Amino acid sequence: MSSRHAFISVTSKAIAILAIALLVGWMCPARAADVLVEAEDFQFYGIWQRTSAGEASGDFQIQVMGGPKKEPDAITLIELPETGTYNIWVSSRDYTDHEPGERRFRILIDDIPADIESGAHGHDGYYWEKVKTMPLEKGRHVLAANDTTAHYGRFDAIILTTSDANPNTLDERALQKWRIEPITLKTTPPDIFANVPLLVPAGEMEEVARLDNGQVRMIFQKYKDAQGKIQVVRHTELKVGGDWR
Ligand SMILES: [Ca+2]
Repeated sequence: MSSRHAFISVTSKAIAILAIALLVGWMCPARAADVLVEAEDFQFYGIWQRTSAGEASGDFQIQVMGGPKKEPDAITLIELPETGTYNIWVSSRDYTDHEPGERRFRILIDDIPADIESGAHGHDGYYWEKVKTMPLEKGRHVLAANDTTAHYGRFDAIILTTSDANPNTLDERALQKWRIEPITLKTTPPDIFANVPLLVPAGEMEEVARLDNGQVRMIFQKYKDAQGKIQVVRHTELKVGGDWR
């Protein structure tokens, strides 16, 4: 075979491979990443409590019961399947005839607060609000719900999606297909973020989990308090000018 014929043969093969790749890409467009996490599936409730709510996604929610304390946050660890720019939606309960907009809370993603508080959407019932759009890497991220008004906030569920879908236009069966279970931190007892006073560690600290996305890192450490009970503390550090602070 002459070199010219060999070149034409190789070129034809390359064009055929490219055509197949384009065809496959056309037939299988990049799928949006859609993740739904029920509030009641959070691993640590902090001051929040799981309550039954028939109209809520998954039939349950978590709720604060009022009072002076706004912490600890509800917190959980999830895994995102893709890197992308995510629209973050939160479902909460608001009322139009009884203290509307008073049951507010704010979601945090890797300790970065959402742009708006949840719980003041103005609808009588559960409603999805887009609270933030942000780039997120594939992998592990921490979700938290911070009570901001200490006034009976009701957190139903959170969606992170790279699509432009509005969850209010989708029925619950479709949304439940997006549901994932949070990652369970195995070395922490389930009541680790219970309503306990802030204690000064009396013993040696042991790191049990670490999340690091290059800009924010969160370190979970456990220790025994003066009563011998295991406690877990979370340290959050931000990278500023190349240094962790
Ligand atoms: Ca729910």
